[in-house]
Amino acid sequence: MNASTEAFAPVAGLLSQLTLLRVDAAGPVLHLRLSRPAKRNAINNTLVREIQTVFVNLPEGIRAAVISGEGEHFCAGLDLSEVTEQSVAEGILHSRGWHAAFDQLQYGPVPVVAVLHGAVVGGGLELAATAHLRVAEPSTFYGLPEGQRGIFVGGSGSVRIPRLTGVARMTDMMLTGRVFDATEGQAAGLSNYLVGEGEGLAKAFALARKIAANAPLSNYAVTQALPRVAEMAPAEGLFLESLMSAIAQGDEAAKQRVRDFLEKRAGKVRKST
Ligand code: 1HE
Repeated sequence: MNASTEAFAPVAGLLSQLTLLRVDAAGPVLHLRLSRPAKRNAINNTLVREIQTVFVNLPEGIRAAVISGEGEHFCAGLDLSEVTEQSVAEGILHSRGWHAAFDQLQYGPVPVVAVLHGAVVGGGLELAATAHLRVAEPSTFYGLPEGQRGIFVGGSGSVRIPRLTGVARMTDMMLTGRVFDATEGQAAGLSNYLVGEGEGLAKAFALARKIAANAPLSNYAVTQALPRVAEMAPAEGLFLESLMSAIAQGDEAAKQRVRDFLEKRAGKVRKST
């Protein structure tokens, strides 16, 4: 994956003190990098907590985030060296810690785009599935080796991955160790965009800048209401949709954007090139 060509600079304050995440910003876009390449960005307890810390402490003015992994792989999943000595009770708390951190990412204040390359396996796939959009490079491969390791997903994979791929594909991945390549992953719904090698970050930054230009309340409605409505009975979903839509429309940012279109100051919807 190529280095970013954007003018990103390290953030100051608390987020500059994290040890396994590097956090940079360029205008309204935050870039966080899993920075444990020697261990293929395997997620240990520190890294889980640091991910949570970022989304609890987003710097002022941030409106979208990009998450990527340093080195040859996005993420090798759970740090297996921390599992062997765990009791059952510790295992439950460990999994709940991942849930808290990943919920903070999914239901935090800004949309998140993940850039995938190399291994996106186990907890790495659970993390990717928690982001709001996924951009994959051709080197990406997706696996759920939990079945082979004698464990089960614990980082929200059973909830989030089937919502992308369907239960049947995840069952296959876990029972047989089936690995999907980038093209298969795109067809299975694991990525939203499949780009050329080394193009993932640039694509994600471009998407993040577009997202950041939307009205914040509109983005918030998308990230908060859509996944909840998807879980509701249709009648309740429609009711929540009406409330959310009225709240978003009532915001001055929405009124201004609608006026801009009607008075020919805003762009039309055009076919993508
Ligand atoms: C690790 C881990 C890890 C690498 N925990 N240390 N995840 C897995 O079962 C995936 C296990 N990892 C792999 O299959 C491979 O490492 C990769 C395909 C990701 C990368 O291969 P490669 O050849 O580039 O690297 P490597 O030589 O295998 O690993 C380099 C180092 O990273 C090595 O340590 P070293 O001290 O010997 O240099 C590896 O031990 C270490 N490493 N992956 C700990 N995962 C909340 S529940 C979630 C449940 C799960 O995620 S289960 C799936 C776990």
